[in-house]
Amino acid sequence: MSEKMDWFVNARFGLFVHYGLYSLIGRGEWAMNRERISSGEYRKLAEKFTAEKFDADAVCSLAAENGMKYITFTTMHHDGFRLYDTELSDFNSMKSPAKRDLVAEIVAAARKKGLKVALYHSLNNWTDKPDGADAIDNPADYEKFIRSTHTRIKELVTRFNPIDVLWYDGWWPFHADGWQATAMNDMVKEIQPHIIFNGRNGLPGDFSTPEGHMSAPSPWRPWEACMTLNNHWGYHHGDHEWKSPAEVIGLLAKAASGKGNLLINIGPRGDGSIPEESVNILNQTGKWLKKYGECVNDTDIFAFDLQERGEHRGDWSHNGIFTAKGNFLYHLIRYWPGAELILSGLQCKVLKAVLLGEKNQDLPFTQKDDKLTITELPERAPGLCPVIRLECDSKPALYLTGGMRVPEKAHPNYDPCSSDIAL
Ligand code: JFZ
Repeated sequence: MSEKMDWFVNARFGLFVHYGLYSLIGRGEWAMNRERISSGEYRKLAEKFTAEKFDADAVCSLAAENGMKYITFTTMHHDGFRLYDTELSDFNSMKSPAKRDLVAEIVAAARKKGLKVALYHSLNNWTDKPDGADAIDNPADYEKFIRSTHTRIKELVTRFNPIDVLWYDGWWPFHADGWQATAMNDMVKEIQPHIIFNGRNGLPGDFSTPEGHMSAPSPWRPWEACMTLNNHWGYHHGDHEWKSPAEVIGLLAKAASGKGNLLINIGPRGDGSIPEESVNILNQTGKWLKKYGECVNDTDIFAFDLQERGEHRGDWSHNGIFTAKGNFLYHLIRYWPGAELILSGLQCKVLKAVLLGEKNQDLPFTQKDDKLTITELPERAPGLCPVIRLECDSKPALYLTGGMRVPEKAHPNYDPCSSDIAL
């Protein structure tokens, strides 16, 4: 793996920010398309774009102070509104009442906080003409469309240099050939040799982006799962279905057990303020990370979930999930069992059990074959998702498939129903 990927592989946790004119509508970032708002009408929103409560320092502090290592910011979403100064279009934040280059502000604030920066940029958009639909229907439009897309990307990576990741999106309606994606990446690399590409311009890019599941690609390569905190990327005023801090911690642990990154999203309101629920969830997750960071940072691959396929084991547990590092097995206890915790299926000898916290606490335990019994735990969970570190005599392994004992002979992994799980 090339050296430019080192920081990314160890980053683990990042903040995705979806902000744009759609935030003023408050029905998600696809409102223009889904409601077929004409370009003329949509452009009028720019006259109301003041971003008065958009505070790049506050956004970057929210990330940095809660254990995140990078920020991914929407420079231009599918609506075509640029959040940066550009020579190539008037449809941008400098020409709105905000008169601000928000991308420049985010890049500067991120650097101050020691965060890496990823720029999200949509290839196609719904405002510039010719657009992707014109490009499909008409060869002359195709040439113009591709030329203007490449030019736009060139300007972006020239203005913001150096940045760390170029996060393409909006690849409809073409694949790599149609986008002339190899030439596109080569052009970017010439300007910024250390840049990391995602895979959404049709090429595989430098990391995988699993959708709808959180497991490492097999064979492993760097990966990032992006997730919403409710069910929308851009601000939706009717979406109150927030994930709990425990769920976010669970996602982070899943990323850690697959040696990947979790990129979690906030969608600021039209005025740039961040919904309090998001701030609250991230602060709680951050507080947890300060206490238990060692169980998600620099971890090794450790598969434990039923849905893992291929070479993976079908492992699971009733009290919580696992991560691993060297000879340490970390048990993240999402559902506290009471004063006694029993873990079976252990394929290694436990030398020490430690309840992590401000003061680590050695726990009494016994182990008989694959069954570990930890006693003298507090009756109630000491806070959100406590973590027990099991120090083992070898690289930890768990056998949690369906039988009451581990059979002598190898057998297929337990698989609930292959049709339930997308390959
Ligand atoms: C895209 C955007 O359309 C969306 O608005 C948001 O910005 C998100 C982060 O990215 O949405 C996607 C992209 C890819 C898939 C699904 C939604 N996919 O590969 O299944």
